[in-house]
Amino acid sequence: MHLETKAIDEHNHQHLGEHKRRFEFAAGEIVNTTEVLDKLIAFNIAIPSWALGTGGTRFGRFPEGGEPRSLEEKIEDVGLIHALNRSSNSISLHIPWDIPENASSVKALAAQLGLHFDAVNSNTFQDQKDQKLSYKLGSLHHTDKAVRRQAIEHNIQVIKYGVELDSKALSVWLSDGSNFPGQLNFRTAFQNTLESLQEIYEALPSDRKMWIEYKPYEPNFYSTTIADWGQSHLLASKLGDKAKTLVDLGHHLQGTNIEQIVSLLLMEGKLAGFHFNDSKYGDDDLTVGSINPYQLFLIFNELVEGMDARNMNHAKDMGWMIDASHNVKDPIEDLIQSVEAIKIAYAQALIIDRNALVEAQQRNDVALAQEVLQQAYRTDVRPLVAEARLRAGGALQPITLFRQENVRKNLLKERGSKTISTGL
Ligand SMILES: [Mn+2]
Repeated sequence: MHLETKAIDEHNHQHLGEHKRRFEFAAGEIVNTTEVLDKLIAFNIAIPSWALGTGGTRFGRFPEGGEPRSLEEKIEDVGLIHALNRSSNSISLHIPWDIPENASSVKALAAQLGLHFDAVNSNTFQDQKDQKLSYKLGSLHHTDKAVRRQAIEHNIQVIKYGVELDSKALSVWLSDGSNFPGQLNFRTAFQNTLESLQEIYEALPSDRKMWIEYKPYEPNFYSTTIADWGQSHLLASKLGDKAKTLVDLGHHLQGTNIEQIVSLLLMEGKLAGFHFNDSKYGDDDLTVGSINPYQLFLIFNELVEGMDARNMNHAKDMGWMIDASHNVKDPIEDLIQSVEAIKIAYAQALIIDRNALVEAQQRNDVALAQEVLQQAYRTDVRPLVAEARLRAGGALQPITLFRQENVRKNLLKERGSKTISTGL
């Protein structure tokens, strides 16, 4: 399904008066409105191909139907999101859930919708049909060299797909770990992982990156071989400049100060980017900003400050991606909400009075430092985010328009009610 520009224009026309009033009020409160709008317009967040279907849990899956049946339809869905919010101009593929059989036609379809390909993700956490050796006991860390070889070859294949799609990075997340004490020798597991990654790294063209994701537990419940940012950073440092650490917000133990991790990785030039989601208890993969928007804001505070200190381009010099998936919302509405939450947190970080904050920190004026941060956090920047979307050609109220245009109903008609898209 394609959303006509006319529908967006009519929708915007209808809501313009109300929006203008809100925007003028918000802009009056902020000193750097133009700068914030320009940065918001440039800022895009990649959509993962596996989030376009309804997510499942180990207990069941309740798809709403109309899910994309092929890679092409997944690209079309991202195209719809991008048409609505003008902030999701790329898609991240998971191999082998989405194999781009014909790279040039897939690229052409994406380009038509204003999209390109973000990082490609390898998958050695599941066994595929026709796969020779099992990943039941791990992949790149496996005690059996033949299993490691198979997993290395898979990653090299994913790099090749990525090159064909002009994707800039290979993203690696391993479920490798152990369920019981004594099952693994930690040092051997780490060394095997490092050596496997070194071979994959060698296969990376010089202008591509390797992003190494970490996670403390699940699916293994005693140890994970790349469990935290220190272990990921150790691997990335040993590998070289092309390797960096990827932070998935859900991949931390409860109470972890993620913003501090982000700040230090950024300082070291070793922060690859993000997988955004939100969580209450573990790796819940809930909609970004749905549980703890203040934490998201504090992370963006560190990002903006740290990227500016290194003279980085906020929009281009880091990987921004959503990695969320769950089972009770329309996946497209959910993704629109996640993108919106990210842009709100980003806008709030952009309006922090940096000079006042630095001064308060220097003078150890703890109360004032908190005031400065919360002044920004408690400012309603939603009209700015909407204005940026309007200027970029998107809809003032993406979800309202999505519903008015009966997008899901049309997709159901087009694709059927029984379709299940590949993914978890
Ligand atoms: Mn992730």
